[in-house]
Order: sequence, then C-alpha cells, then structure tokens
Amino acid sequence: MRAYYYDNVPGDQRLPHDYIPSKPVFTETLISLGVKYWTIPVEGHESKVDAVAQEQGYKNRDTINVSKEGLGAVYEEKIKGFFQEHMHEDEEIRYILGGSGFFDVRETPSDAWIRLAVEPGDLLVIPAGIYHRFTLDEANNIKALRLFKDEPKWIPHNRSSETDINTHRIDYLKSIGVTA
Ligand code: KMT
Ligand code: NI
Repeated sequence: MRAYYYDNVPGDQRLPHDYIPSKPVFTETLISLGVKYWTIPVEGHESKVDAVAQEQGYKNRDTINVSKEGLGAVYEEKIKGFFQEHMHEDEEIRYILGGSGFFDVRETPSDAWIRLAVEPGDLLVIPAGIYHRFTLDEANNIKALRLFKDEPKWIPHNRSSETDINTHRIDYLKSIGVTA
C-alpha cells in the first residue's frame, strides 16, 4: 500500500492525484491517525487473515466486487456514495483480493486528504469516526473481503455539523489526541 498526500487538483477521482514530486505519507503518520495495515500475500492468505481476524476480534466477513459487472444496476450510485466524505461508527476493514483502488482518509487537524493506494494483499483498517472516502482507479475494479466485529453496520454518515459532534467522532478525536 502506497500512502501520499492528495493533490486536490479538480478532475477525475480515478486518477492518482499524486503531487509532482509526490508527497509521501509515512507509517508513523498513519499510526497517529489510527489507520492500521498489514500485507498478507493473496496466495495462501486464508490462515493468516484468519489469525489477524481472530486476534482483532473480526468475527464476520463477506466479499464485495466493486466493478460494473459486480454491482450491476447500482454501480453508478454506489461509486458516488463511496466517494462522499463520510464516517462510520465502526471500523471499516478491507482485505484486497484483486484489483486496486484508493481510500482517502482525512488527516487531522490539517484536514488534508491522504490517499491510500491499495492492491492485492493489503489489509486495511480505517478507524471508527475518521472521515474518509473510496474510489476505484482507472482499472475500474476491486475485489475485497469486508471484515467486521459483530453484525455488519455499513451505514455511512456523510460529513456535516451533525457528524462533527457524533460520539464516535468525538471518541476518535480523543483517541488521536486532538480536541475538537
Ligand atoms: C466502502 O465501504 O467504501 C467499500 O466497501 C468500498 C469498496 S471495498 C474496496
Ligand atoms: Ni466508509
């Protein structure tokens, strides 16, 4: 997984949006934001993903195929929804099985976007309460395992003055040592 600051140049969300030269984001920064990741080769990943899932308490899972073929009639709507800046009241955990894409997470307090370019083998944990979004890249497909702690709660809460005072958002800010 490559992490870098998003260039904020208007235009196609599927383009890399890497500054020239690139502004890399270091692992320490991701850790300070509560973003966690592991790399587990897809070939023979099952037992290793199971071990991480067990250790982290991720009890349930399903597979999502984000592509025209995979999503059918709801494709355009889903793509739009994924790219709306939002937060969840639970972690968003993804293990990439195939394809590629971009998760953007907000750095706090700068409010800069950090782009995470994910590829097969990446296991990414986006913490509850962080503002983020997702887009496919120009290859237009990604296949991922979605893991969750209990029953899946997929509700995205789009960023607003309401989410700014959501208890999970406040708890997140406390966890990274930022006071709103
Ligand atoms: C999400 O919730 O944003 C997604 O599931 C995106 C696709 S998973 C690679
Ligand atoms: Ni999300």
